Amino acid sequence: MICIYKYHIFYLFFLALFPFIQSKLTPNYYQKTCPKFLDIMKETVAAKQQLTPSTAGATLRLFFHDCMIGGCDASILVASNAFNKGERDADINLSLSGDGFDVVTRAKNRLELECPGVVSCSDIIATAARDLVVLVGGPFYELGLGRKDSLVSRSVDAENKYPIPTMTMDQVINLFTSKGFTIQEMVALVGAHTIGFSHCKEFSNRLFNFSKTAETDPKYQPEFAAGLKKLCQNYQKDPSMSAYNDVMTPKKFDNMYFKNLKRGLGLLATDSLMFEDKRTKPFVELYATNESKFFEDFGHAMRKVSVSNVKVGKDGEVRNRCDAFNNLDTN
Ligand code: HEM
Ligand SMILES: *[C@@H]1O[C@H](CO)[C@@H](O)[C@H](O)[C@H]1NC(C)=O
Ligand SMILES: *[C@@H]1O[C@H](CO)[C@@H](O)[C@H](O)[C@H]1NC(C)=O
Ligand SMILES: CC(=O)N[C@H]1CO[C@H](CO)[C@@H](O)[C@@H]1O
Repeated sequence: MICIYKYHIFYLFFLALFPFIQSKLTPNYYQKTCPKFLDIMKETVAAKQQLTPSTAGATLRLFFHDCMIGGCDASILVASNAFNKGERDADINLSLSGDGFDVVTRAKNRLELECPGVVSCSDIIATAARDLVVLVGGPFYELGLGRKDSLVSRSVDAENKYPIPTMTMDQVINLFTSKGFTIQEMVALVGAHTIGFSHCKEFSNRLFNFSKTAETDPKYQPEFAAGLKKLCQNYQKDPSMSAYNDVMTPKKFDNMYFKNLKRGLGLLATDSLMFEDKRTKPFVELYATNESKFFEDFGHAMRKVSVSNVKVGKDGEVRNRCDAFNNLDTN
């Protein structure tokens, strides 16, 4: 009797789980409900990238940051209001460039006309980042779709979850491995710094008054340091001053970032550490000599990022606008 009772409980439990099993991410999630989804995404990101070449870097970083906090759930897009300070307004978010937000809004507006209420903002960010990587020369990787958008976004959740350039390699490694990434996957992902910009304040400590014995960080190649010093001389007056992450081929997604690290051309302190640290150096060497291997590993790691803690079923919603929850009373 007890045995049958237990069996029933198990059976009900299985049924309760079933909707989630069914709603696992799949590449053709929108095939019936929004067949033009992929075409609209491709067209929208291509037009925006042509208009504003900083879009690719901005969107890739936006996607990474969204996934680092509570999963890839578009929580980073929610604007703060009088009652809630959203993730995107956490201190670090100051530097997230508006072009990533803008490309998502453009895609959402078109998709709402084509198939209202169907495509989630989190699927839009993931797809925009992928399509932009491809557009600037990087690898294609297939994405599962069917993410739901979060019902919460709080700036406190964002604190201490992002890697920052002043971290030690132990701290950076802990951050990535605690999220289930291997050191090799981490090195591949940081290869994203083959495109985009960093503001002077992110590396100015390496340029001015670096230490008691050196004005600039000796890890920098001297002419590179001199150029950066000149570029950043007035950064306190003009905080928008910024440098390319990859000084050699700044707009192309390639393996130049890794080649740069070997020549003292790593911009951020953590970039330089990737080549210094025994745990990461072998992978820097590998990716600097084999771009196909970098592309392959980057694609796999990005797919892994893209499924971090995704929300499906009733754990989330398809937002009507990407910057606001559908029920404005929540939060
Ligand atoms: C050690 C880990 C990492 C650190 C410390 C780090 C830190 C930073 C910082 C400080 C910036 C400059 C932001 C600004 O001034 O606007 C930046 C830019 C960027 N990061 Fe990272 N990052 C890391 C890993 C990653 C990963 C894993 C990705 C993506 C997969 C990524 C993608 C980007 C991109 C694309 C940019 C350029 C943004 C733009 O052009 O607007 N980063 N990163
Ligand atoms: C460098 O540091 C010294 C003291 O540590 C300070 O007097 C000086 O103003 C600093 N220079 C700059 C350019 O910040
Ligand atoms: C580079 O990586 C690719 C992809 O993993 C591999 O097929 C190829 O053999 C590697 N090339 C060299 C020279 O090791
Ligand atoms: C703490 C902090 O500086 N927050 C800023 C985040 O960015 C917005 C603009 O996007 C600023 O208004 C906040 O002051």
